[in-house]
Amino acid sequence: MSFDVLFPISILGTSNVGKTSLILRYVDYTFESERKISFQVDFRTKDIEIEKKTIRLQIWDTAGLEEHQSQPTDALFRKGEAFILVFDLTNEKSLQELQDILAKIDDIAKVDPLIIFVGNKSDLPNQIESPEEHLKKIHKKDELNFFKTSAKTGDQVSEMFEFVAKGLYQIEKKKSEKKGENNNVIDLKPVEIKKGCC
Ligand SMILES: Nc1nc2c(ncn2[C@@H]2O[C@H](COP(=O)(O)OP(=O)(O)O)[C@@H](O)[C@H]2O)c(=O)[nH]1
Ligand SMILES: [Mg+2]
Repeated sequence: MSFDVLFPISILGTSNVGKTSLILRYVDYTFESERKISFQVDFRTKDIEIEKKTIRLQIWDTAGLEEHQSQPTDALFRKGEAFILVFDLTNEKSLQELQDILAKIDDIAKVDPLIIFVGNKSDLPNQIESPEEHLKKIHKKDELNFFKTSAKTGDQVSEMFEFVAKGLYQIEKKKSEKKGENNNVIDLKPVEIKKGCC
């Protein structure tokens, strides 16, 4: 199947927050409560349509790297045009740990990537109070993109991924307009994927 544009997206966050579960909920409509800690996907793709263009989301899992290394590899950071930073709404530490990941994105990612914060496991009780306040402290930008999701029930999962897709699409559209292309017709070229390269 062909597509008009491909957007690589990285999902980051400490282990056990539900990164793999979010991907599988969105792409396969499934959820497993007994997931082995080492379970991972490399990346999964999903096509959606925006303004009659087929957008292919290439969603990269951190593949359990966080269990083996203190930091995910640089390659994962470079791939993303958008970063979904996930924490567990019932685990304050997982929220605090996003600070290091943000610092790393600032260091090596492309200029101003799209950043979306996700508090997952919204179906569970005992949630952190006002995570937004903490996020505003560590992410000193005008806008805060924040979703509360549940990979278990599916709540807000596709809304979140579609928000990312639309955000990237708008950024791409602005870029082509800047290049002086016809404002009404946007010519989005597929990104070449280099196998085995970072
Ligand atoms: N209750 C609940 N459990 C979840 C949710 N998302 C993930 N889990 C569970 O949390 C554990 C870790 O999920 P996983 O996707 O492997 O986390 P990852 O290490 O960040 O990829 C698994 O036991 C999942 O079943 C959720 O939204 N609600
Ligand atoms: Mg995982």
